[in-house]
Amino acid sequence: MSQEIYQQPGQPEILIRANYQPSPFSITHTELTFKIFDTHTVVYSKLSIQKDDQSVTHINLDGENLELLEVHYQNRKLLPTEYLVTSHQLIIPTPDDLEFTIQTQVKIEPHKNTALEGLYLSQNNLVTQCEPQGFRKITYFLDRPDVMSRYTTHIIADKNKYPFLLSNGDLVNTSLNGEIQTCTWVDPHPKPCYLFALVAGDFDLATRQTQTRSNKPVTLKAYVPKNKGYQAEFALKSLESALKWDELRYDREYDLNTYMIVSTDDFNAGAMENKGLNIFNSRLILADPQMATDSDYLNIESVIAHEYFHNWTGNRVTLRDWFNLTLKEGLTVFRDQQFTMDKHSYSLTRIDTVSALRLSQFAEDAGPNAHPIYPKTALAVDNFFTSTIYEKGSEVIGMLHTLFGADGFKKGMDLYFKRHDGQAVTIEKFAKAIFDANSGFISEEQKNQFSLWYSQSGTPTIKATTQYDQKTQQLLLNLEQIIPQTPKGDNQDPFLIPLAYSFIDATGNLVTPDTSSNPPTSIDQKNQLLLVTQKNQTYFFDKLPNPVHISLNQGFSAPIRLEQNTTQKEKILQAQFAPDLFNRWDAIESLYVDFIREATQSNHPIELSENFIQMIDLFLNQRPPLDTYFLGYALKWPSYSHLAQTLGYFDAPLFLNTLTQGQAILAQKLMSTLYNTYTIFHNNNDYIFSTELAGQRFLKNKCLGYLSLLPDYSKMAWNQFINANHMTDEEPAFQFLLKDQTYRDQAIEKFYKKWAHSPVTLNKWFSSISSAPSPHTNTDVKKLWTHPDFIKTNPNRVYSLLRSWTSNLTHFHNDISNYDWISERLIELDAINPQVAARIGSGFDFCIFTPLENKKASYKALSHVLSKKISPNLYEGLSKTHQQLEKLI
Ligand code: B3K
Ligand code: ZN
Repeated sequence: MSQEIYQQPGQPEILIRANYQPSPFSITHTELTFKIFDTHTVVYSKLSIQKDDQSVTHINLDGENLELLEVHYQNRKLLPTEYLVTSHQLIIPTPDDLEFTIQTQVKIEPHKNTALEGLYLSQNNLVTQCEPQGFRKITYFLDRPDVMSRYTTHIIADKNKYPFLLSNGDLVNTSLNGEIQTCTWVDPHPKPCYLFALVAGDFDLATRQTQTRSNKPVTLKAYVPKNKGYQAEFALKSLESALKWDELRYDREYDLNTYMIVSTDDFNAGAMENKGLNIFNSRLILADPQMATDSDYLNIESVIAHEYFHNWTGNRVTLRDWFNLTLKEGLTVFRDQQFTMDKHSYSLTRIDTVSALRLSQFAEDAGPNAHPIYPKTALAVDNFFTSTIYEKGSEVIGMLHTLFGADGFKKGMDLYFKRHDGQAVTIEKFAKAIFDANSGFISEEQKNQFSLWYSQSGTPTIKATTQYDQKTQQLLLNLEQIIPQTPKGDNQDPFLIPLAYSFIDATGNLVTPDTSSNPPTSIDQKNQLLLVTQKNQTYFFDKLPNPVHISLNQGFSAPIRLEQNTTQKEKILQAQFAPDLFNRWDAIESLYVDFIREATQSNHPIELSENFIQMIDLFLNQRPPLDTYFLGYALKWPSYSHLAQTLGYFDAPLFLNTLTQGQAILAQKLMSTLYNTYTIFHNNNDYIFSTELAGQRFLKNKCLGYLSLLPDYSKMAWNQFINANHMTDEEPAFQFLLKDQTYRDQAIEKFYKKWAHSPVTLNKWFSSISSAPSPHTNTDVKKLWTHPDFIKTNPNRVYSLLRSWTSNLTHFHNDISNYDWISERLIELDAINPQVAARIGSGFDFCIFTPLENKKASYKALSHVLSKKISPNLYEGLSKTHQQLEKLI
């Protein structure tokens, strides 16, 4: 993925962005016919092709795992000697014709397709996943996003087995011949083949009627497993909200008569934005209070919205090539976060986003698989779908939003849509539209410097030091940029960092400083924003009669690490009085880090300062109550990943003990406050999903987590567990009980018996057990691998067991024999589904932060996997980790 590809003989070919060439052919129309049989499907395709480059003499169509039955060129059947078939292409000479047709007939076997790319069987339904390169497993085609074609799709199947036959666009014809049904779909919008979709199966259908701003009726339809139609209501409501929001915020209307969403249990990713026919992992569509938690509801809402927003950012304006993936993904994540913020709360969205970014994206960017959001090379296109491309990509868009303000950003988006609707474009085109709509705000040089966020990898650190001079009433702020090297060790240049800030005096009041001593171009006085461009930069703030604290990176205005020479007193001041809830939480997180640093470096038991404890106590007791999400996050300890990155070391038992002790101290000291808070917000009312109630449940469950550490309160979690009337009470209580010797076994059995019938909910059982901070976890995981309900071909189940475990850092890395065990599992999984194996394999990335003994053991385990014949997907990530470990051992 990144520039650093360590190619070995016989290993996959490197893909290079700079080698892009426009396609010499366009496919103006694509007519597909799918004949579905029990054991296989026959796909007929008729491509109407235009030759755009007359010097070309052959067309090379992509195709993999296809059994070619027939080829016609200009309606004439070709003899096998007239074309060439390789393992991944069909090559046909195209003499002098500027326009011609190619017809192919291929046989595919969806029921044998365990990689879940192309057409495959899930339960008894057939579904597709074509992004990024699955279409070539369905038929021969120019499988690249810049070839956009209009599609007509006929689907022919037994009506009893497959009553619903769906594809993109509008259903224009249905006919029945005995038991055989034929449905014809026409999609009026040209699209790249990665947005093609087909679904054939039996479902419950839930619908909702809505209309666009210009009064065009749209039918929203959800296809979900039989008898679960009611579980689609929330998804349909969310879809309608997304449709309205995009009209209101971005003036974007929906452009077809129906919008279909389909649920499947077997899916590599979360969901897929196929034009007019989105396919969802069932966990991101089905919701009822019994099985879905508040965070599941929030995820469903935001993923439904995300896929909907792709209709404009991704589908109507699409990608020139896969290197440009962040063009649609970063932008669409940014839009779905704005949507959640508008619908719910700033604190929830921003704190949650940054906390997740620090946990995984920052770790990825500091590890062997660091890559720019606009990569230059890759081995496997599947591996582009990273947290860097998505989440850091969204932060980069967020910085443009900060630089130009909401109106300027909207103007830029309008220009982008106006210029590029119907085109396949690049990141440069996007940036140009945003800059052109906001000309004059930043210089050409600054624009070029901003583009480094696209081309460089790693998270920059800002080291901020302040000096206050009472005599001159001046505060000096020095900012030093520490720019990470690439994983290969190359130096990089300083970034342009928009750093929002505010000043707080010793009594907590906001102070507006005089910034006239600063160079006018480097500071935006209105928005209190510094545009940091140099490696070292000094700012002066005048007319400050008293010392002030500067709260930097307000609202997390740039995706950086901040190291500030701040005292504990200042952090407490910021936690109490910063105008932005994100910065208040940020100060609290940094205090937790300080306590852990102090304890782990000195090897002393952890101590929490009285001032800190008092502050949390006051927060919880404040009336009217503070924002409940903020309070919940104030009780959340930093992730082990964030700690390892910030402290620069990781010791599994030491970190686990230190955090456990710290949590126990807080539980002891705040016992009655935690108990009261829990009691205020805990009830047995019927579940309603709302921002306010979800915030209250978030907070009360955090309180329960602390109380369950105290012997006197251990029964509370059990009571909440057995009396729960919705999953937001049940799942966290179950997780707390997994640490409790008295209740653990009963809880495991009870949860299993209750939910064994529901795949989505049973995944919670697997993931709770493998992510538990319990001495039983490592043994449990290995036992669960052979559990009758553990299905190796089902990505959700595999992620629930193994991804949750590799993310359980204090347990996975606590026993070096785990590396050997999981390496065998990777080899096994890779043969079934390379994408799943690659994701699980990324758990090894964290080994670079672990002690030497772990590094050596993981290096050995990786050598073993790499000595086998494995997929490019798995090879790419593991080989880079292996190389990095080799340097460190
Ligand atoms: N575009 C899809 C991701 C597909 C993943 C392919 N391996 C979902 C999304 O980001 O909206
Ligand atoms: Zn997306």
